[in-house]
Amino acid sequence: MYTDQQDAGERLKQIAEQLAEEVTLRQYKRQPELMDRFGPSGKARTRQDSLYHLRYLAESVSLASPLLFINYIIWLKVLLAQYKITAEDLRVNLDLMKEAISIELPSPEKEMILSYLDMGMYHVLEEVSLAPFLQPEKPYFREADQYLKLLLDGERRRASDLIVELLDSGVPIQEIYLHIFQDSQYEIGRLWQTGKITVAQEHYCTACTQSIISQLYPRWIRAQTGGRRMVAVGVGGELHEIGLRMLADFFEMEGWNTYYLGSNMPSESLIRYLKEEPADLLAVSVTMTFHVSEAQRLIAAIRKNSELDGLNIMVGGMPFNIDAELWKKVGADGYAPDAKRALEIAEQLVPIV
Ligand code: B12
Repeated sequence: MYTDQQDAGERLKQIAEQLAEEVTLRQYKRQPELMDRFGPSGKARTRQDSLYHLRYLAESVSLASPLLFINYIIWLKVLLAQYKITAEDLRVNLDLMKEAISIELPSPEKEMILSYLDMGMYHVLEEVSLAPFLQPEKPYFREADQYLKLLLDGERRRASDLIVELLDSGVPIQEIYLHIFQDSQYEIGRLWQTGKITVAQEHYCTACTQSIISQLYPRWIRAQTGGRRMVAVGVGGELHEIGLRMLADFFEMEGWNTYYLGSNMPSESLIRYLKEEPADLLAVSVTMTFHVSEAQRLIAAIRKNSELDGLNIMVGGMPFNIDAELWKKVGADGYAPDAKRALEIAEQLVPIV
């Protein structure tokens, strides 16, 4: 059922392009020096960025989660700094967004949206510094640090050798997944966000880790046992797949039969599949905040099918890690911040009979 919040968020999504255009025109009027600072392509960039801000704002309103927008603003400030866009530029942009929303949207929707926008704006002038994900006190810090350095130096084979040596020395594969692969991926994200590595380096490191994960399969994969069934999907156009892949692998390692379907799966096809091949658990992964309401819609569509009443649904991924209450709002049965905790929760939801 739709709530007022969802209606307001959806309305904002519908007029986001028009608002982004208005905000851009007004910002260039208010700050004519932007033309000198960013050249002719700057305007298109401002329009694109404004649209992005509006999509996050709309999702945050729709899901009644101010944290999603606040977290986005804090993330954005760090990202924009490397493009020489100042906190003041961002403040002006959001201020103009307030004006445009006030004009274009009726009450009470606009008041609801503006209160979320204000909560985000409160953090615009705050000092933010992002601590590295790889910290000396964390398990396997030295190994994770070494692994990441090898990848950043383009030493794919030596990185792979390092992982094989660790496995041979008895380090559990789950620890390698969480403390080396996952933490180094998070650190790669931070390095990209702060302008310390290029997009190409990020792509290279990610591709290497994916290929190393694949190389390790023969070391642990066993014949299917006829145990509990878990289906893993990403929502909509979600391109982040390593988290879901890791999750499925953790379940498989514990004797579940897992079916990794990736993203871009139409809801109807997924529902048909779940009816034909009944599963005990559906794992839905979301990384980009603007995909959360797709997860919500998917879960609502599944819940309408009485044949799927016994299906447990878990969600996870970045937005759910930002707002610990979000999983309940999308109608899931459970959530976990990582693959290890996910297994523990799944054991409670689907105990072995
Ligand atoms: C690699 C990467 C990409 C790759 C993904 C490739 C691939 N094949 O997966 C590519 C290049 C495609 C990409 C694209 C983009 N990315 Co990206 N990406 C990353 C990066 C660096 C690593 C992701 C990753 O592998 N994480 C490791 C896994 C293991 O962690 P995880 O996903 O959190 O999963 C664990 C838990 O969350 C949990 N979990 C996950 N799913 C589920 C499901 C269930 C049911 C449960 C219980 C648990 C669970 O368990 C998992 C295992 O422990 C992250 C940084 C980060 N902090 O994650 C940025 C990051 C997510 N990307 C980001 C951005 C901005 C983008 C782009 C918009 C960039 C752009 N301008 O195009 C696009 C958006 C694409 C899209 N539409 O989806 C930002 C998002 C910021 C934000 N506030 O929204 C991040 C955080 C980078 C940053 N620090 O700025 N990205």
